[in-house]
Amino acid sequence: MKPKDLRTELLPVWCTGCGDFGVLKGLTQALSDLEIAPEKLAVISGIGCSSRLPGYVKAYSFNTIHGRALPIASGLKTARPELTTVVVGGDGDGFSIGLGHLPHAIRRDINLTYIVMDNGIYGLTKGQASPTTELESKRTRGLAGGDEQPLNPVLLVLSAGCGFVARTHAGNMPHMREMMKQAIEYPGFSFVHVLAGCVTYQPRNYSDQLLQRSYELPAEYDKSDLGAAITAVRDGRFALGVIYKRPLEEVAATAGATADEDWTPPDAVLKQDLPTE
Ligand SMILES: Cc1ncc(C[n+]2csc(CCOP(=O)(O)OP(=O)(O)O)c2C)c(N)n1
Ligand SMILES: [Mg+2]
Repeated sequence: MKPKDLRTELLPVWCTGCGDFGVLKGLTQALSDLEIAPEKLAVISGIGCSSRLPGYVKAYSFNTIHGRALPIASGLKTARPELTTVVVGGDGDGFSIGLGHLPHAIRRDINLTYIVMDNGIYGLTKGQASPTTELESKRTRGLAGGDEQPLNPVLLVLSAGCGFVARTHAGNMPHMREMMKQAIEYPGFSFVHVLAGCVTYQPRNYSDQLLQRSYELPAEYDKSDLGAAITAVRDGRFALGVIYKRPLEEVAATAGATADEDWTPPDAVLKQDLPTE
């Protein structure tokens, strides 16, 4: 199975140069590396430019409502644990309206992979500030809000107890492919923070600016050390790589961490008469 076998016929409507193209490519590459067939895959999103991605992936896909991708995906994964379930969306979707769901999805440790395409802006609604818009940033068509302290999504998910946290850049295809692969393989809730450019509402060189502030975690970095992870994400630069990975023995001990692949709904549930009114 090749990455293109995981693409639908729909052509993306993203702007030329949008970082989301890279994410679509990296995700289909990772899924093809892992040989996850469309009938074994669900891709769920909220609303936003980035949340259009499920339409372009051959899978059970659902472009849901703004900020509600995680609870919908949690329900799906609980009912159909055999489906690899990937949740995608933007910084607005995940860290504004949807933020309340994030720590709960993390503490339940349902086996989902959550990929956030963080362009530091509300792209779809034409450039308003998002929770990750940086202080005094130069948005090209910035509207209301902004110029407030941004939140640090990676620090946030680490403090909520997320067992797998990685960061990558939408322009670095081999790196993104690898991060997505590892996140999908991880048997609990995994989070991938993607630094993504927006060519329309951020400065043209925004993606390069992000890259300049990034560095790859060195080989000797101990990703099982939560303290090291917290230090690495607090220095104003963007550490790229697997920032934290909870040792697998501890994952198995976490309630709800691993879905029972053989689970089927009890007969009583399947045969239950649904109320007609
Ligand atoms: C309940 C509700 N509130 C607001 C909106 C308007 N809205 C749609 S997308 C969006 C933000 C999108 O930003 P982000 O999630 O960062 O995605 P991007 O377009 O940047 O990829 C907003 C505010 C909506 N669709 N529904
Ligand atoms: Mg955004």
